[in-house]
Amino acid sequence: MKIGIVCYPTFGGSGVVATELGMALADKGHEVHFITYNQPVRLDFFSHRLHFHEVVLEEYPLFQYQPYELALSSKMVEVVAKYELEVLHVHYAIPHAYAAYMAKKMLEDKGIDVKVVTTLHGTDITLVGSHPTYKTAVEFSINKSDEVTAVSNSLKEDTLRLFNIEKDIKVVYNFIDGEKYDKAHEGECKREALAKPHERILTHISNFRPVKRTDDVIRIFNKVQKEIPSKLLMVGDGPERLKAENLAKELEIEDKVLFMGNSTEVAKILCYTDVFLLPSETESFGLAALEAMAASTPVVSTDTGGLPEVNINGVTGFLSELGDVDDMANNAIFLLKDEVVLNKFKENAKEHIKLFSLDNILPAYERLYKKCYVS
Ligand code: GMT
Repeated sequence: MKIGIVCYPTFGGSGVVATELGMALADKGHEVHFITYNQPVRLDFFSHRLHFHEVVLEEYPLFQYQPYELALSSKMVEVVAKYELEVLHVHYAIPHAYAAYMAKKMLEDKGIDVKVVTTLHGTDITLVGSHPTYKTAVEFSINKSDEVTAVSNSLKEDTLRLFNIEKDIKVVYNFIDGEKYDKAHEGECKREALAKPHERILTHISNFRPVKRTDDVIRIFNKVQKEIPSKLLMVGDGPERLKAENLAKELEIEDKVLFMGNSTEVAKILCYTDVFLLPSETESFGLAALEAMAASTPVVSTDTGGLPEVNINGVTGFLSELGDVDDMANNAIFLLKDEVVLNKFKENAKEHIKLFSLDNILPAYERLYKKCYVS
């Protein structure tokens, strides 16, 4: 099929999932067109079936805010008409689902029919979308999509609770290419560059927004390092980073905490890791946790949102109540102090990700694209 993919081209989970999906679809023979304001960070042009169309914004002094939706929907119309796209798959409802609906209507005027599939990723529903500022438009554009998916049962329930939804929402989990993580383990795992042989490595990866509770990460690690010689890798960047750095200094553990900034080498970083920490206030899914498990890393997380659908308590890691730093620290210590226990959880994590393999998830999206044309 000919598919347009619209996403945020950044390090966030929704952009990563959209990019990996587009690359996998192209690999399977579909023609894929990314329509975004920048080349997606994980986009790897290995296939001639992959195209990228930049949405360019015209600056004009009158605008206090640039009208991105207008530029995006105009670009969608242009690309759909020129390349005869059959489906626009938009990731993250705001403003992509709204812009796609406008593009669909403009194309109808030209006698062109394109179907819109909207994938809800999390904060577009739970934090931003349900805010009164956006709610009306988000609800409208979800209801006007030809098909709607959510990345977990938890997100589907949140959407039905927060909005008046008439469409059926299908749950299609995020996915992972396990092999990429196996390769990192085999060849390029230079653990000794970061920690001494007797030290354990804990990792946190996020966009350092308040919802990730990066201070809790530091506090959990502070307790762990008192019992287990260890290092903490803090990967990513965002508004809470400075606060987390200051807390590490205040707790006098700054020499044990490495702030690494944004990285496109997540697989290589995770292959060093013994335990992954994700104490988020909420996560619709927790792609970072799935990536950690793909690298055979158990996850110590909160039990919020979709995390219990990804991280199985007592099997792939542990779940704790939001803010229960002591419990999360104790769970990490339990995993790290016994090699046999740690290895068992590592094996379990690697086994569990099979549920989220590309082979399982890709056909679900392909079926959905086809279904748009029969329903
Ligand atoms: O985690 C973020 O703040 C980024 C956000 C995004 O849209 O990129 O992530 C959301 O979508 C990811 C991919 O589906 C999910 O794995 C994350 O759990 C979800 N984040 C939240 O719900 C906070």
